[in-house]
Amino acid sequence: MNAKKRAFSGIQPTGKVHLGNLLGAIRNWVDLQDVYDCTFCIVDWHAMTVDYDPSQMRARILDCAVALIASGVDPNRCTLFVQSDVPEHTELAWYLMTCAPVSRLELQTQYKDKSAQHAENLNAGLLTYPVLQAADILAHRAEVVPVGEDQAQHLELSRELARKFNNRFGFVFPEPETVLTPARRILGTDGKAKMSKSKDNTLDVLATPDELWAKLRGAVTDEQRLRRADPGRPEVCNVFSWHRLLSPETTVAEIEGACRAASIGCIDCKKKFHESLLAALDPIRAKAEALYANPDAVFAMLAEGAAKARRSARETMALARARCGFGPPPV
Ligand code: AQP
Repeated sequence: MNAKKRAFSGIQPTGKVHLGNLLGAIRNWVDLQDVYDCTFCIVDWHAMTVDYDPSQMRARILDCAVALIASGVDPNRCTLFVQSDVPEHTELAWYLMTCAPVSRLELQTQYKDKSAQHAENLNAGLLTYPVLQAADILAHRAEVVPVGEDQAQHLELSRELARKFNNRFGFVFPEPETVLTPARRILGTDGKAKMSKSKDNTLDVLATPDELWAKLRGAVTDEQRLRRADPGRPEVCNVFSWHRLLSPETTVAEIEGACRAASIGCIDCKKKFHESLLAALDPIRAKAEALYANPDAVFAMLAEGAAKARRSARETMALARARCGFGPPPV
């Protein structure tokens, strides 16, 4: 018998995996692999809610899987799979859709943001996205969901849908507990918005040192620090917030003092952060190169993960169907 609690989390293959994903999600996934019975999913159906080029999807899934595995997500210690390989997720999404008030969906912050961002393609999938997300989680009867702060509202809805389904049809789903990651919301290079794959504000995990420097060089700092001689305010500087997450404590203390005293400029501070970034990302990039050399092996790992995930989702759906009055009577 497996005594560990079940954990589930997902990532969209909508673009390159970035520092926000790494610090806000993936590092935590890696740490939790031995604490929980973990299932991690590349949620390609979610990525369909915005326009994309189908001929690129397989490459994006590969990029995502490579970034996850190179960062330490270990398919031997968790279940790692692609959402569209497990059709039970969409079946369950339909059941949950009948429990989800439209007015509740319309209030979701991410829906409001995305519908403004994609006004030319305001599809029903954008509105019902959190219902499919709830199905992803509940199909595996996950008890714990580690996410960044941006997902907390969706998770509340998942809990509500589990409750509603259980009340209406009988118990199937534990209410999943949200576990916020230590790095809850990483801002992008613009210093304002959440670092997001769909925005040009990312530091990509698999970017080369030169590419990272090009992005970092233009990153917004303390906007009131106009000249090098002006004392800086680390507490409002986004680059300093990144230092706090990634640089050694001694570097953080040095940067803080030197910035306030104006003995270093923003470029010096960014050079130091570039060093910390490379120390964290160089080993990941090296592992990624080895994985890219054999993409078939990566897809084989995902296929194995999908077989495991299908077993878990089928078990759940057999129970859910019976509760809803579909199929043969339960034995
Ligand atoms: N900036 C962030 N700070 C902290 N955590 C973050 N996450 C994403 N961005 C940040 C966390 O990463 C996990 C996977 O996210 P996702 O790719 O599935 O969805 P997302 O939140 O929509 O990510 P993006 O990069 O912003 O994608 P797009 O631009 O396509 O919407 C989640 O746990 C999330 O909290």
